[in-house]
Amino acid sequence: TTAEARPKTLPTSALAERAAVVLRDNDTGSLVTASPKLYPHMWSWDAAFIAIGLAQLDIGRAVAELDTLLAAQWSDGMIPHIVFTSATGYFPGPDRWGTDAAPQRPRHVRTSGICQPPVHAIAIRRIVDVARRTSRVDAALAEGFAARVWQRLYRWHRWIIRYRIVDASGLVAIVHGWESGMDNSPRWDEPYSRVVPGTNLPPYARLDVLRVDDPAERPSDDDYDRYLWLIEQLRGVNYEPEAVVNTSDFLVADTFATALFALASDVLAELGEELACDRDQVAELRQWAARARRAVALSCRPDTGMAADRDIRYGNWIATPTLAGFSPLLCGGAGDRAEAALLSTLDGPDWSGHPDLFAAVVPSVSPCARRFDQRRYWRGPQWPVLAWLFSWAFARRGWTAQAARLREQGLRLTADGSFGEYYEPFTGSPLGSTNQSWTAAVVLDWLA
Ligand code: 2M8
Repeated sequence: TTAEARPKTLPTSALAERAAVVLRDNDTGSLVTASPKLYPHMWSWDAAFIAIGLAQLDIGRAVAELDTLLAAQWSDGMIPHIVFTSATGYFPGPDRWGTDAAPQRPRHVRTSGICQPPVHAIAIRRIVDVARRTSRVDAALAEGFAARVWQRLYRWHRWIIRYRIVDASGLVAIVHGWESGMDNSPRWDEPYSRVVPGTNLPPYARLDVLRVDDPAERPSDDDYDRYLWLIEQLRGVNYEPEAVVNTSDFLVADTFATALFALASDVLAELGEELACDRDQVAELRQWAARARRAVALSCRPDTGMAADRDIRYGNWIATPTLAGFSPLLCGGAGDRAEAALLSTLDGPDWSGHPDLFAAVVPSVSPCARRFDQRRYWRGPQWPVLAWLFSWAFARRGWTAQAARLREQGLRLTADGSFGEYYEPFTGSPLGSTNQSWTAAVVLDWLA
C-alpha cells in the first residue's frame, strides 16, 4: 500500500468524541442498535460490548442497555440473539423467525429463537470495574445492578449447560452458524455443506446485500439459503431446546463459544463472591468453567496446537485455521508450554505478524490459509471487537505487554473514525457497515 492509500488518523480526543456520537446516534432510547442501517435491532453479544462502551459515558445508560437485553431472556434461561425493534429494514425479521408460538418466549417483545456467545458477565465485570473508578455513586449503581441481575446470568449459563453440552467433547454446541457470531466463517463450511435446503423453503429477499458497498463483503446466496432453512427446522419444533438439538441438520461443538463460556462463568463466579450471591451456585459456575476449559484444551490439534470445532452430527474435528484456534488463550487450561507456543503462532507471520498487514490485529482467518478472503466478512477481515476481547482477556491473565499491543494496534486500525464493522487487513479500509456500535464501544473503552 502507498502512503496516500492509508486511512487517515484522527487525534485521540476527536476519535473518542466521534465514538460517543455513534453510540448516541444509534440509541433508540431503550437500546443502541448494532448499526444504523444494516442492523437496526439489538444483538445479544453486541449489546454486551456496547454496554462496555456506554460505561465510559454514563454508567446508568450502560446498565439500562443490559436491562433491556435481560428483560428479553426466555423463561428457560436462554438470552435470544436478536431483540427486535419496530424497524423493518432487516431480514430475517420477527415474522420469519416465528417465535411467537414458543411458550418460553418473552411476552413484551419479539426476539429470534437462537442465542449468541455468552459474553455478558464480562460486560458486567467491566462496567463494575469502570464504575468503581469513576465515583461512589456509580460504583453503587453498577454493583446494585450486578447483584440484581446475577441470578438471570446464572440461569443463562445453566441453560447452556443443560441444553448445549451434548456430546463427549464437552464443548458448547450450536445449532446455527449465527449462534457462533461468526456467521460464514470457514469453520462452518463443512457442516453447512451437509445442510440441504428443502424445496419447500419459503421464498425470501435479502436486505443485507443492499446495505453494503459490495455484496462480496457479505455471505453468499447459497449460505443464506442454508441459514434460512435452519430457521424452518427450528420453527418446526417450536424452538423447544431439546428438540432443536435433536433435529437441526447443523449441530457443531464450538470451541470459541466454549472458551467464552469458561471465561464468563469464572467471571460470574467471581462477581458472585464479591456480591455474596448463593454459594452453591457460585461453586457450580466454577465447576462449569473448569469443565469447559478442559474441553477447549482437549480440542487442541496435536500438530498445530490450535483449538478445533467438532461436527457433532458427523463426528469429525474441523481444524480450519481461523482465529477461533486461539480460544485457549482466552480461558486458559492448555498448559504453559502450549500457551506459549500458541502465543507465538498468534504473533507470527501466518497471523498478526504477517508482514503485509496494515495493523497487527489478528485476522479472522490466516492470510496464508487457502480459504482466506480479505473482504468477505468472517472469512479474513479483522474485527476490532475481537481484538478488544483478546486484549481484555490477556490483561486479565496478566499478559500486560500483549494486551497493550493489541490495544495499540486495534486503535491503529480504527483511527480513521469510520467505525467499520470489519476491516480489510492489508489496506486497513473499513468494510461492511460503518458506525457499527460495538466498534465504537471498544474504541471508547480502549481510549479510557
Ligand atoms: C452479524 O450477524 C447477523 C446475524 O446474526 C447478520 O449478519 O445478519 C455477525 O457479525 C454477528 O456476530 C453480529 O452479532 C451481528 C450484529 O453485529 O452481525
